Amino acid sequence: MAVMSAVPVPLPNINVYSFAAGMNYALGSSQLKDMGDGNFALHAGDVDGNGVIVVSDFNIYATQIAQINVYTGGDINLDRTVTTADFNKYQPNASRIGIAQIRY
Ligand SMILES: [Ca+2]
Ligand SMILES: [Ca+2]
Repeated sequence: MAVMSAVPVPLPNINVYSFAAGMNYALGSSQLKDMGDGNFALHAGDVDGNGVIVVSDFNIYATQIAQINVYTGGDINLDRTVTTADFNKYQPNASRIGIAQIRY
């Protein structure tokens, strides 16, 4: 799912802005997932990129299942295959709604 930084980042930025460094790097605590190892990550599963993770994202995944050697929206874990591993990334985030700034 898309994310918005907590502060404006002027472009071009010389230093990398890493959301992995902490929950406070994103605008609001709902945008990142605490990985439990000191890192934070984006929520996986917004296949169509509209800022919400809902059944329409699953439906795209379902039409692409078993495709190999491709990068498609249904390849949620970005390993170039669409398998149940991708569903397993989607499922815990189903029904997640992004902040208003990233939804359309
Ligand atoms: Ca979506
Ligand atoms: Ca995959």
